[in-house]
Amino acid sequence: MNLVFLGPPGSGKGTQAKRLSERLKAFHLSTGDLLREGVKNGTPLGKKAQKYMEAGELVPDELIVGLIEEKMASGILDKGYILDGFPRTVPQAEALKAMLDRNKKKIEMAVLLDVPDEEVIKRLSIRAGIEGRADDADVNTVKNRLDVYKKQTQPILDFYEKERILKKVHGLGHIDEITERLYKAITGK
Ligand code: B4P
Repeated sequence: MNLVFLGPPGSGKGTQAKRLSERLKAFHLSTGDLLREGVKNGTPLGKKAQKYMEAGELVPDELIVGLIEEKMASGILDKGYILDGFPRTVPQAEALKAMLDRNKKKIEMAVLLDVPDEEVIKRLSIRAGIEGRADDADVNTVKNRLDVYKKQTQPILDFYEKERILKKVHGLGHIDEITERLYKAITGK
């Protein structure tokens, strides 16, 4: 199964995509993780992405689409995947669709983890203390990420609604409980 996980920053996309990918035996691809790894290792992509990430802005579409094209071409996604944090803009969603159309493939479901702003701000400030991520540390950067989500990522919901593959899942509660909710929404079991 090919899935897309959507939701505001801190909604639990990463946490849940990791768990569900193990359970569904799907490949977990997080653009956020790939970018952070690039920044840590000083790769050309990491160097270009760093300033955007630290400001709570999105990394330019062409860099991200190039990254996904590379992963698709490598074959690691051939047996099913969860895309975590991609697409994040309508042009990214369109580029993904075009890429898949060319290979006669498709996304079966786009899952939105629905979490209110106050909870997101709370979770990210806790994570700032644990992981020390630059984009979590400053409350203004977190608020900017939420603004960016509303302006640039939320329109994707209409895109997937039109494709009739959007599924909304309530994202508040214990992590295990949400994993079960997602599993049921995805598999119907
Ligand atoms: P991401 O890595 O995707 O960061 P995120 O949105 O903050 O992560 P997520 O929502 O997955 O949070 P998580 O589950 O880990 O992106 C980082 C940056 O990279 C972006 O801002 C952007 O600059 C760039 N980027 C990435 N993809 C891009 C793209 N496609 N285009 C352009 N730019 C891109 O969980 C958050 C916290 O909540 C954790 O600490 C977790 O422990 C906690 N938590 C999870 N579930 C919980 C629950 N049920 N209850 C309580 N706490 C919970």
